[in-house]
Amino acid sequence: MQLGKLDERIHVMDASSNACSVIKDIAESGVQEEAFYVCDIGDIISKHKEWKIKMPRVQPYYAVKCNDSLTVIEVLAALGTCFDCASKAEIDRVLSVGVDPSHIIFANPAKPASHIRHAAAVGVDLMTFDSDCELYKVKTLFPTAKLVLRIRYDAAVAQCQLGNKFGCDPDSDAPRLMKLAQSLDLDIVGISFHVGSGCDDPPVFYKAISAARRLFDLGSALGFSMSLLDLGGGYPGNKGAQLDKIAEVVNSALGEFFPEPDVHIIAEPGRYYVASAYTLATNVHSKRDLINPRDGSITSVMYYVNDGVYGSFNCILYDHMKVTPVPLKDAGLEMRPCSVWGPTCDGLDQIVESTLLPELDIGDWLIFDNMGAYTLPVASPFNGFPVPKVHTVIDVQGWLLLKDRLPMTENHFVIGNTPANLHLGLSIDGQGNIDEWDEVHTPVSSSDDEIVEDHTSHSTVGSSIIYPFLQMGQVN
Ligand code: ORX
Repeated sequence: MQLGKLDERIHVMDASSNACSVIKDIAESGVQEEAFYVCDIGDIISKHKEWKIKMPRVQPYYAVKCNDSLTVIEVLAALGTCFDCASKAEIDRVLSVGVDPSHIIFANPAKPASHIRHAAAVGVDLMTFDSDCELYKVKTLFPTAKLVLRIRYDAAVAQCQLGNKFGCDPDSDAPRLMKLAQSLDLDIVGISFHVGSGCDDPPVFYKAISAARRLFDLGSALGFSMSLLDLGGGYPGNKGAQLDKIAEVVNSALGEFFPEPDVHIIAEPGRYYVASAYTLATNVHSKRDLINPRDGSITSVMYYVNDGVYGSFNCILYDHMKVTPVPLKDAGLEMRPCSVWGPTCDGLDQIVESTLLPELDIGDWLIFDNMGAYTLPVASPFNGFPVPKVHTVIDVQGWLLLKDRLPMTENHFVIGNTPANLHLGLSIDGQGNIDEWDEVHTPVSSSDDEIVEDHTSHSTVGSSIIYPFLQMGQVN
């Protein structure tokens, strides 16, 4: 990692702090107006621990497109995940932190020729396909590629459907494509699918894994050495979302259809790993009362904040996300009808169409949870409103787990979480005016098991992060 500006480092919080208290400290520091994120690396570690416990046979290949933060990539590489890349730029981003090319799957079934050539040049030879055209391109540009056939299975309910664009018919197209690959002397090593992003239909995994079994058997009969099953993405990542139901279906189907230990089983989780790690704080910079002309009463209030659909909230348009504003201040209990709008001059720039909030003043903060997935990679500074900065924090347990686990190093971290450190920065040589606290020496875990163990404690800390704010129901 090219260590960037100080506040790109991960701030190690003292025991009295957590992501929630850091948000309050920054917001109430008196020097912050711009919107900002706090990213809690401990949340990512806890997600990884949960995955390893609940789906131990499934190796996660993090979907970089979901959030391509270098810090996220480095943390996940340190935890031992592999990576799902969709382009040569994503491949290069992952390789830049030192990940081995064999830990990447190029999981875009329709790849520009230059991207296939680049994958060949950098040694990323595992890639998906779902069409004749892709087979002919690979035959010409990368004939030794290890091909994974993507079949179509669509969740009945999903936040984002993908089957309209990718995945061949498992019964008609798939056998034909496998035979074409055989005739071209290309190597198919496995089967993949993606049931849809934000899947709310666990049984679809059973059907897809069952179909993959049939195609594994056909592939073997055609002479391919079928060795990889890719379960794609679709795992929920918001606070409180449960992996359990999907894990139960997946583990059962794997036991039934893929009992053999020598099949490499992977998945491509994206939002699962990052959604809940990022919390966005936005500032109310303007407001407008809507007046009932008949009696002059205020029918609703329009609040304008400094991030919107051209920034982080593009997820409302592209990811079909529903967002919930939570006031930072402890406000009165009287709730009033209102709407929340982004900062640009576009009438499209609306975050919440209609909700109930206590009266807010200019300068008050609205907090949005679960903002780590499909937000920042798409955000733009349209109208000149900056993309919010990310303050990254970690608790001591997480710091001790990661600080010596490459590609993470001590230099990725700064000790201290008070606002002064966050917005004034710390001198890297540790001469900054902060209270050092006693060094805590605990051997860094050296295996997955120890990652799982080390972070049991965090999961309690994680669950203790509650907002002393109004608990809002789902809005819009
Ligand atoms: O680009 C997209 O449309 C997003 N694709 C997600 C995706 C994932 C894994 N593998 C492949 C994908 O296309 C090939 C990750 O999915 P998830 O985050 O649900 O685990 C879908 C959503 C974008 N708004």
